[in-house]
Amino acid sequence: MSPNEFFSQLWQDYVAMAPQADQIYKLFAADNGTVVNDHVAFRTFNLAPINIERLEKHFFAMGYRRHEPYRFDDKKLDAWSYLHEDPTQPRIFLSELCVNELSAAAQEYISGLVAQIDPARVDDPSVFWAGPLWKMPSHADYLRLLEESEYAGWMAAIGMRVNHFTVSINHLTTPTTLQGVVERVEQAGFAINGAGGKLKGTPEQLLEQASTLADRMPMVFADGSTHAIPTCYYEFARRYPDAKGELYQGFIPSSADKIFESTDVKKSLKAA
Ligand code: OOG
Ligand code: NI
Repeated sequence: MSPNEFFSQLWQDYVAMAPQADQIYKLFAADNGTVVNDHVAFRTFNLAPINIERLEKHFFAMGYRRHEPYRFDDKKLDAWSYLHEDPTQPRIFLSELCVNELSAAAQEYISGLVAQIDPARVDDPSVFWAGPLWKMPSHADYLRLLEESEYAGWMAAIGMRVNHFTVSINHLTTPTTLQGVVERVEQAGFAINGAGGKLKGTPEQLLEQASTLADRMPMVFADGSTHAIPTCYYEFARRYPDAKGELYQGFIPSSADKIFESTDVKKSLKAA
């Protein structure tokens, strides 16, 4: 599958889960003509057949290579970033929850979800917009998972799909600053994730970022109950050149740690 086809399929799944992204995209597209993606991000569990090592082969097949590893101790996550040989293609950020670091009860529950996956399903790149590859959890199980790990709860109910797209501020003609972008998004009525401050990172760190709070969409749980839960969010990033004049390509762990919280249940309080 070509990167263009991959990202266009992902975008369709994404805006169905996060209608705000399409609305915000249109705001910037109206003023700029085109909107370029800085990166997209995926989440998974570190259990076969959906661990990073099994999923990343789809990126390699599209022309990506591993760039840098990251570790988030508090959230029990490992991650990799990927760069395409064609620098106009978006970067990819893929994290996985280290299930072995969770409580015995959570480990057992998540292993039960992953055991339902047909490994052959993971061999097709469409796995990245498959949603849950298991039976939906009951609402009680979802809440129990969330208490231990927001990320685990999100994965169990939302499943395999893109977590966010990211507007490249470098490619906008207006606004050109992160502050300006955040003001534009807030004026249009969308909430920005304030964890660690709305504006994350500095020019010295070579990456400035902000993100919306995830949309909420009603989901039907295994017990038959319907609840609006956080789905996906939109991000805005501005990169700076390093001392050699090369645009910074990495991610900033202290900023990323807070960007993950854009899907936290207590933060995305907007009713659906
Ligand atoms: C990824 C959060 C990190 C970034 O740009 O630092 C990130 C996630 O929420 O899955 O996207
Ligand atoms: Ni991101």
